[in-house]
Amino acid sequence: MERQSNPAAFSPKQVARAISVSEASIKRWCDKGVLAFSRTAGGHRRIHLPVVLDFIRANAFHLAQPEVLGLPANVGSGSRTLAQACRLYGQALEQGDEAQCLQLVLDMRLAGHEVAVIGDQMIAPAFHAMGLLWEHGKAEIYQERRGVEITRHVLLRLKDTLAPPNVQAPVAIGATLANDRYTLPGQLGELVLLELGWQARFMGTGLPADTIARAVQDLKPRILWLSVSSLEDVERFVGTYHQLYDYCLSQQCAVVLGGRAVTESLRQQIQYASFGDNLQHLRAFAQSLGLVR
Ligand code: B12
Repeated sequence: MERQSNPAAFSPKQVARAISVSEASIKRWCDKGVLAFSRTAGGHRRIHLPVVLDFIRANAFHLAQPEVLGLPANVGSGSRTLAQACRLYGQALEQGDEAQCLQLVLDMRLAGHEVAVIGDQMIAPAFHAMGLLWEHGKAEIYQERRGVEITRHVLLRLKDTLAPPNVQAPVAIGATLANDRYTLPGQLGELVLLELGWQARFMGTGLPADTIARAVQDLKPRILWLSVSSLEDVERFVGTYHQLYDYCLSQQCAVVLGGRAVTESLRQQIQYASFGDNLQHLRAFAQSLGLVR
């Protein structure tokens, strides 16, 4: 299968060490088709990180030596619930502990949670808690900003654990409109759709509607997801949005809307293919189109 980019790949010997089984077993599973692999120019088997992690999850292997796979040393050793992980994530954000944040997210992924669930039930509530602390003068602005930076890095690492999409996979693009600087919901949306096998790309924050329309024309996405966390001028937004929506409709691109600023009253004034309160709703909409794995 043609791939867009190559995630980290490991030899059977490395994978064997990471999960404490024999190299011969790994080679056997490769040859039986249980473990997908590619070959180097010299004919050696190479197994990509997302494949290894899916295999570990599906077969409940213990990740004895995560560092062999380039992961933090303690990943996979905990047995926390999402709620516990959320609380610890919040604490790690306050303390600026990126290693702990990374470990918590990768642990939840290894425990089999979808990215949408990790985003909705761990990362978003941890930030809501931080927002409340800030509101009550118990957290500093620098802690919030640092937390966003940390999470941005963690999500990039999480992306490395997802299989790259097939080049024939449907395309989805995401953005926030002018004056909306909230990055994390958009970044998470990208990972949610990548996990589903879509060629998903978050284009960034604060984009003029015209350039989003241009991206729709150039990239021909089936989905445009818009995250709206901040809305200064509702009337202006509605006008701009209508034009963008009509254009998307003419291009057979479904507009999916979400974010804290999409209020009931705003929704009465606009049209959309789907609205979601959370990332699991975005995931469900993409799945309902039934296009990929
Ligand atoms: C980080 C942050 C910022 C950062 C963001 C930086 C960055 N690079 O992203 C910046 C610096 C921009 C910022 C600025 C401000 N902020 Co602020 N910020 C936050 C904070 C702490 C976290 C936001 C976040 O990223 N959350 C994580 C994401 C993943 O969660 P989420 O946004 O809830 O998204 C979920 C859903 O909405 C949904 N979703 C989102 N998008 C989409 C899209 C689709 C298609 C779908 C289906 C679903 C979906 O799924 C997500 C996951 O469940 C929130 C606290 C909070 N409650 O969230 C305050 C918060 C939103 N900010 C607040 C305030 C007051 C401000 C400022 C006014 C502060 C100031 N005085 O300057 C400015 C305003 C800027 C502006 N124009 O809006 C208040 C808003 C209060 C209110 N009544 O609206 C909050 C709630 C903090 C608080 N408790 O007071 N902020």
